[in-house]
Amino acid sequence: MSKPTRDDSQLILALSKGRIFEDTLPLLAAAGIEVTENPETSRKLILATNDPNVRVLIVRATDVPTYVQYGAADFGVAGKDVLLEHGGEGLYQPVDLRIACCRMSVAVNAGFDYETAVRQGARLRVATKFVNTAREHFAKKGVHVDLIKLYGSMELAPLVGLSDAIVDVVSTGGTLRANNLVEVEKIMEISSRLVVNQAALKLKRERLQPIIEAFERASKQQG
Ligand code: PRT
Ligand code: MG
Repeated sequence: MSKPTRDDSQLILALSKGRIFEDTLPLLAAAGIEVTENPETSRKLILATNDPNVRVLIVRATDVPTYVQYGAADFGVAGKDVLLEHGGEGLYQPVDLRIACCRMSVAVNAGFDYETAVRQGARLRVATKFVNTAREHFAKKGVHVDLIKLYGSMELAPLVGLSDAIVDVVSTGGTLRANNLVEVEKIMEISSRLVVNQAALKLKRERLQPIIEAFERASKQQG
């Protein structure tokens, strides 16, 4: 039996469902690409587009860089938060798409005096999905922390005494407020980037370059 060969005319885009998918649709439209299936209603993980040579993989947001790094997808869209945790190895990041914007912040229970705890050199327990970003942030400040890795619902951790603080992404702040938490420090602004597999960029440049340029133009118009 012959080994299946990858067709170089095929382009595979990795996206996560939800805000990144929604915000990427207009950018795809600017490149003449229309996704013809809806990931919210379809159970399919590989979606067709109006271009028979372009298909979309639906993966978890944190898995997008991995699919692109290993070339299972040629390109993808991922948040800076996710890319900082991944490390960006094997990825070319040509465009800040300015979509899915939010900020990475430290939050604590409304009654917790974070400033004083930091000033007094207390050792803080911090729950987060973003351990690399959190480690770097507190190291720069010279604050000693014990990091507790979570995979979601970080907001719960201070409420039940699992941690003193959380590091999470915040957009409206509504989730923090609803859980009686306050944002005490902004670590960085976050937006999503186009990521491209480095080998694909060389081998499929003719196909990828016009899409990259269309994304770049469309994101500048939106921003
Ligand atoms: O949901 P899943 O566990 O699969 O993964 P994910 O949460 O990483 O994916 P997704 O699709 O929710 O987010 C994809 C990307 O969108 C993230 O990597 C961020 O770069 C970006 N983004 C923008 C956000 C938000 N805004 C955001 N608000 N990601 C998550 N949130 C969360 C936030 O942590 C809070 O718990 O949404 C909740 C509501 O936020 P508020 O502040 O509006 O209440
Ligand atoms: Mg989510």
